[in-house]
Amino acid sequence: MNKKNHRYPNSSKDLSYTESPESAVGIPAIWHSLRQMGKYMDVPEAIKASLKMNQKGGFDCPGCAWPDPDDHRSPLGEYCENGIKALVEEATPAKADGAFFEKYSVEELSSWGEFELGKSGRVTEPMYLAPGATHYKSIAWADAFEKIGKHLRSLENPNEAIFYTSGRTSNEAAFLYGAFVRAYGTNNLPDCSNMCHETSGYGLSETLGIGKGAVTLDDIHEADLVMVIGQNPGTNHPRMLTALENCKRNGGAIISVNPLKEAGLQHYTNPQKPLRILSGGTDLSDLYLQVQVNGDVALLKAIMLRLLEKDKSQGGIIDHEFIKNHTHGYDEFISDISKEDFETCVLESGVSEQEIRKAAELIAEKPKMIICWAMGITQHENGVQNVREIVNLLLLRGAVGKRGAGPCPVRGHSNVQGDRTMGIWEKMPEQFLVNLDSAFGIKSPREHGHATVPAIKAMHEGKAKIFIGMGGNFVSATPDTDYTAEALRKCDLTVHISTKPNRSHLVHGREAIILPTLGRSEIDLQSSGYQFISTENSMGIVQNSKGVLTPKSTELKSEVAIVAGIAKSAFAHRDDISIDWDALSGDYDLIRDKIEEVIPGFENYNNRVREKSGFYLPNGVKLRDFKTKTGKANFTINRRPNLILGVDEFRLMTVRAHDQYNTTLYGLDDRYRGIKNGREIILIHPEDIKDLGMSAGEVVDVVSNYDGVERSVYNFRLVPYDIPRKCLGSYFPEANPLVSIHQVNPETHTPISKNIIVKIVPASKN
Ligand SMILES: Nc1nc2c(c(=O)[nH]1)N[C@H]1C(S)=C(S)[C@@H](COP(=O)(O)OP(=O)(O)OC[C@H]3O[C@@H](n4cnc5c(=O)[nH]c(N)nc54)[C@H](O)[C@@H]3O)O[C@H]1N2
Ligand SMILES: Nc1nc2c(c(=O)[nH]1)N[C@H]1C(S)=C(S)[C@@H](COP(=O)(O)OP(=O)(O)OC[C@H]3O[C@@H](n4cnc5c(=O)[nH]c(N)nc54)[C@H](O)[C@@H]3O)O[C@H]1N2
Ligand code: SF4
Ligand SMILES: [Mo]
Repeated sequence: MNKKNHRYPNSSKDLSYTESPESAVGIPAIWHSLRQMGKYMDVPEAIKASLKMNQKGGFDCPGCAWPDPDDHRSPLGEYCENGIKALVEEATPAKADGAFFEKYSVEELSSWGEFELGKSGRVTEPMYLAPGATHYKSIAWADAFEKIGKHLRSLENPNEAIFYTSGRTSNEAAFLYGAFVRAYGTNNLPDCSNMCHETSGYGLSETLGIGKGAVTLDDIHEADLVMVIGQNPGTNHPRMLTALENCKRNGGAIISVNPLKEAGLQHYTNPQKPLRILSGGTDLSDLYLQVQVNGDVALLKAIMLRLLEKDKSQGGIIDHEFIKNHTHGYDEFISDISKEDFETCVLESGVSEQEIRKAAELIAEKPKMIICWAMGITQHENGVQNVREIVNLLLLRGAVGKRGAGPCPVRGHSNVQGDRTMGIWEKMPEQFLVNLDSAFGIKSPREHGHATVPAIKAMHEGKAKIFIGMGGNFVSATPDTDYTAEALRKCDLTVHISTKPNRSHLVHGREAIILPTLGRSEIDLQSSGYQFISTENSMGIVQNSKGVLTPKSTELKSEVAIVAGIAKSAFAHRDDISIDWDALSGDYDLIRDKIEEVIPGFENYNNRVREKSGFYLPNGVKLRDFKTKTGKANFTINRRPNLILGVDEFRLMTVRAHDQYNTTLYGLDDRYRGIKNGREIILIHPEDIKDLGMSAGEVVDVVSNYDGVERSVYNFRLVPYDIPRKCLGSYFPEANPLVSIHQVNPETHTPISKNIIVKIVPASKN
């Protein structure tokens, strides 16, 4: 048996937990936002920035991808506690400068936790780690670009380089980066989306013909029913609670489907509405279904069986007119689902029959239905099937392409959707490549590149030798931490374009470079003057974003300028490429002109993006124009996943705490779940603790076993919690070493971060 033993710096010595509080936001959130600003920002800067965040003409919150209202924006601040934390993280006056890296060796920094690394501040100058060196040293920008260019020029095959993107990157930077990488000769453009909503994109493209959602904020306000499944908006998309509250006030109902009773979905006090704070807030969920981890297909099938039965007896439930005119595959779908046994579906969902019947009643009464989802649906081996089953339910109700209805995959990073629209994908369609070639006079390769997991494997096998990360924290965000670390260490060069130090700077190739970049809140001055960038939110609205704060160092370059610098150096000896990188990076309007040339929907981009609320991209699904192979919306047949566990096995999902942004830790608490001062935890049903013969709070090791490799993490604490039997919760990224690199959704290579089969064993002494 091959063993991988992972030891992260452990943060949980002083961990404590209480029964989780039931409500979200309200006064405590206002207090936590203010405290965070006071603690980590200069006060005048904090005020200036917070008045501009998410306001028309200001900058887009660097947190999640939730949209801003089209019209009225609250003068009390159009942001949430976690938006403030994202801003504070970026706008901190603390600096990880040359002196910092001179003081601390890579080895010493490696013993720090992710929290301490981030709190060391902004990287303020380019840093270089020479082969065999113990410390990063300052390097001039020109020399850094030259080193990267030299490495890129020396590769035998462009496919030996990997160009990763994290979803905070602007449209302009992402587009230019994609053009550079394809001019260089590869489609190796993996991104964080591969680990995130890739299964949504895949499932929606197959069934509805567009890899995005099809609802607006107004649709949510107008819906009769919103189902929130596999998502924790109170922490990860806090202003979504305001939209849900509006929906309820307009008479809508909310069903939440989650193994955890997430605080925000139960009770919500809107911080932007003082009267509602005084009145104690709103109870959001009308019905809570405590599904077991990965029990969603079974649950959706049980609900659909009930709806079909009801339609047979009383009619009016299934939208036969819509199905006849706009869909394909209904008969096959019906013949398949008719073979399902209702009781088995109920049993596998983990929800009681009575509650499933209640859910079906509610759905049957409410024609305008929206389903919102996030990682609890997508990060499964059967992630695509989960998404397609959601679409089946919407199609049965005709709840697609009409007001107040439709699919709503709630996107994560603030511009992850825009990056994909801009061409960050290892397999962009032919028409995009044709247009790109003609706009830049290049010949893009047609061979598909690597998504994230195949990229890691390519590095591990020595087939890729250079890794460049446009943002992100690759080693901590990806699965199988030790395998990924080995892969990165085999590279000749690892480069990170970053705002803050993170673990990926410490797990490096033979040489390593950190290129420090401007954050979204900072003023971006180029040769033609003050620049703005643009982003696309979760609802397909493209808007401008203009930083207002003085950059933390005069040495910082914008992401666009960094792409241009690398490209100029990589192509120094190529006279077949005649792209004027200086002109493009000197004036982002010129990049937007190119975007307009290449991507449909961006007509008149430079004018429309200057409109204060931005503009909607075209979305055929809203008009019932389905660009699928059949020209219709497709019903699909999806299998229930095998949920049988062996003796002593549990199903573990990795989730986000309230005090983190992916691998960035704002703090060590998870207020809404009652956990304080530590992150190495396992949420577990109290009866399961008893069955293990263990006690609450006990320190344990967790072991997974896949493909003949035993993977362990150490010294996690058992926290008794209201979670289904045999299901566990733990935090990302601390539990990532347990996820096998080989266990992915087969269609998209998305790691199975929500379905890790593990055993809990007494803590080892070593
Ligand atoms: N503050 C903050 N905001 C963020 C982020 C952050 O880290 N911090 N990250 C951003 C990013 S990149 C993303 S992708 C989003 C992520 O947003 P979410 O998807 O909300 O994030 P997770 O914490 O992964 O939560 C998944 C939820 O699904 C539930 N769940 C897990 N497994 C299952 C299952 O099998 N079935 C069902 N029905 N539910 C399940 C979990 O209990 C949890 O409530 O948030 C974005 N916004
Ligand atoms: N087990 C498990 N693993 C997961 C997940 C999970 O739920 N469970 N979730 C997955 C998901 S949904 C995602 S999206 C990925 C996230 O993966 P990534 O996007 O790779 O990770 P982040 O933690 O968001 O990246 C944080 C780093 O980005 C840099 N940064 C911040 N702002 C900027 C900026 O404006 N520009 C640039 N250039 N750099 C910046 C900082 O240096 C910071 O350290 O993780 C995935 N991994
Ligand atoms: S909901 Fe998301 S985008 Fe809006 S302020 Fe909060 S973190 Fe920022
Ligand atoms: Mo994500």
